[in-house]
Amino acid sequence: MKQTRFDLNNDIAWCPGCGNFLLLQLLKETLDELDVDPTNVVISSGIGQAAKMPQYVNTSFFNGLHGRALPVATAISLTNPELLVIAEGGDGDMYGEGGNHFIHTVRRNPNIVHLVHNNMVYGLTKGQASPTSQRGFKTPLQTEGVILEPLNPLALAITLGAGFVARTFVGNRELTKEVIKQAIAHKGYALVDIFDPCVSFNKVNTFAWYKEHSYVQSDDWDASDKLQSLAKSMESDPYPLGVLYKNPEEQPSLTEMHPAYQEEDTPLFKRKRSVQELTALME
Ligand SMILES: Cc1ncc(C[n+]2csc(CCOP(=O)(O)OP(=O)(O)O)c2C)c(N)n1
Ligand code: SF4
Ligand SMILES: [Mg+2]
Repeated sequence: MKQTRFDLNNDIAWCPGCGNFLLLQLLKETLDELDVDPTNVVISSGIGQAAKMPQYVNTSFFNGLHGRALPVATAISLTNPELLVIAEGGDGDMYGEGGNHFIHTVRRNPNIVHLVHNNMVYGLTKGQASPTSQRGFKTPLQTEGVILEPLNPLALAITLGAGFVARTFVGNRELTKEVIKQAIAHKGYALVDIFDPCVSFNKVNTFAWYKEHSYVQSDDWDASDKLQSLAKSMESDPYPLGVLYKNPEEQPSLTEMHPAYQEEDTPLFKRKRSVQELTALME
């Protein structure tokens, strides 16, 4: 396995063969290839198998409450805009428990990369349906099969105004790295939904299934036409992979719009706090 500056030699609590191992390696290689300084990266996550990932990367991280990676990432990015801030976690964490934060983070457009390991199941809690579980998927809880249509995070993000929306599959190494690089280069919020199999609790959506039920969008795909991208993001089976939407016009990021940065661009964490001002606010 390729060594990177982001390696840590701690024990990893994932099942052998879990897709998370591939994504972990690909993320570390991508950051290494971009020559990012490990001390300049912060990963924010919540709860779940996927959300354990920052504990295995040689960067700063914040591992908080279920579904709360995005507001924490937003605050980190606002406090120190010089950092590369990544919010990462699973489909349940980000689209279920954190669904409200997903909606409003897209609207706020903070300068963060949002990586979602989409295994279409709650892995950590042993196999219940998640918001992206396919209709008919049987679990110990949904014994007759899931009765709902899965949430479509890509279409949702595009309609909410996200400037960068992509999907990839961990089995496609080159595409995954390329898409993450483009997400990092994008100014503002960037969503990367990543097909990433859970080999223990989803025996339907396996590596072979994802490979068979997806295709890589061709190089001449025009990702700048929002309505066309929305229609593309609604395609399923086969699912398109790649950057499905990229706004050709740069949108102001939350930091650029925020009142705290209108008259001064010193990062908030470097500014002196005035006890008098704080007291006045409290009163
Ligand atoms: C508020 C709250 N609700 C539920 C749980 C239980 N719980 C922990 S992880 C998890 C699901 C994680 O699924 P996902 O985000 O898809 O991650 P995966 O384990 O599949 O990588 C749930 C329901 C919790 N810890 N806190
Ligand atoms: S339960 Fe699933 S998601 Fe969790 S480590 Fe095992 S294979 Fe991976
Ligand atoms: Mg999951």
